[in-house]
Amino acid sequence: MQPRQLLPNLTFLDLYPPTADAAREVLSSLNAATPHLDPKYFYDEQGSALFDAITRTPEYYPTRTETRLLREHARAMARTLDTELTIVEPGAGGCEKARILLDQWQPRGYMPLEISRECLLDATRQLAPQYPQVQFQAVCADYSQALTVPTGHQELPRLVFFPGSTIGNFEPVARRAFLTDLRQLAGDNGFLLIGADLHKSPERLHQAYNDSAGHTAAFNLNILAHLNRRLDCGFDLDAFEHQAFYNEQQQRVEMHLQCHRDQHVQIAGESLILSAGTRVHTENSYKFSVEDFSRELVTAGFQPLSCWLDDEALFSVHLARAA
Ligand code: AVI
Repeated sequence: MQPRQLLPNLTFLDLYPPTADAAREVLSSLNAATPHLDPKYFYDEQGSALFDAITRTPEYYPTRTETRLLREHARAMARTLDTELTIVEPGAGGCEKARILLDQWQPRGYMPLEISRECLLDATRQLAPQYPQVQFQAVCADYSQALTVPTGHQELPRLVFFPGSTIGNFEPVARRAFLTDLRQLAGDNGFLLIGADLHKSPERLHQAYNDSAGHTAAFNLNILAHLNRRLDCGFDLDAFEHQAFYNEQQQRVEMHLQCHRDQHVQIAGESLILSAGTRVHTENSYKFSVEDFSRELVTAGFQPLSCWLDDEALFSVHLARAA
């Protein structure tokens, strides 16, 4: 698959996962002992827009806090890095946070990887003309499976940018493996800039995942709407209810969809019955301490350089180099 040249400084490579693979994956996760869905299925055009709405609610502190940290400390980060770079951002969404780095660092290249094609194309078509000195390489991909795509700027050190505490959406074993993949992606002279959400009161967390405007509930339900649009499954959205709560023992916020009526759905050519009372687990969002997270970075082959927190210690941004 060859990249397409969309603008003088923008190429686009489409590695979107085939529909048949998605259907088989969805069928097997709904048939599992604990029915679940991979949170990557939240993100189609609608899901990205709903996530955007969540980030603007008063209750959801992570995005606003991390953005402030990046704005305040981008110059200090650039001084620590002290080199020309290519930024690689798995799960870039609408590339909003990268804009801060593009403004303050003037990198040579920027490669966003994003599963939502529309979101990626809209964002990069808008950004590329504003930063003509930056080479944009947009890649539409499930980044959990496409971390080895060539950057085309291999002579320059790469900084892997993974903000938003999306790392908290991985299970501990998968998280370890993914951080090691990020180390591989960064290369031996590369860096990692990553956001990690911190432990805090269960009440604060509960509010953040149960916002009063109902955007988180709509985002959670959109996972089924997305699967209906993409795979024609036939989920009845009215039969499901959003649930989010803090699991103290596991130190994570869990999101589920509780099914209130029997459901007959069609996936990958098979019929599946979800009976009333079934709970579909859609997301975990683990929270960290700075010390534990720094240790995980070391285990994955990074050397932590700096860590920035806000005044309330809600959120942390870590800069590390390949060890
Ligand atoms: C993308 N991710 C870090 C968000 C989180 O907080 O775990 C997704 C989200 N789920 C509900 N609200 C936001």
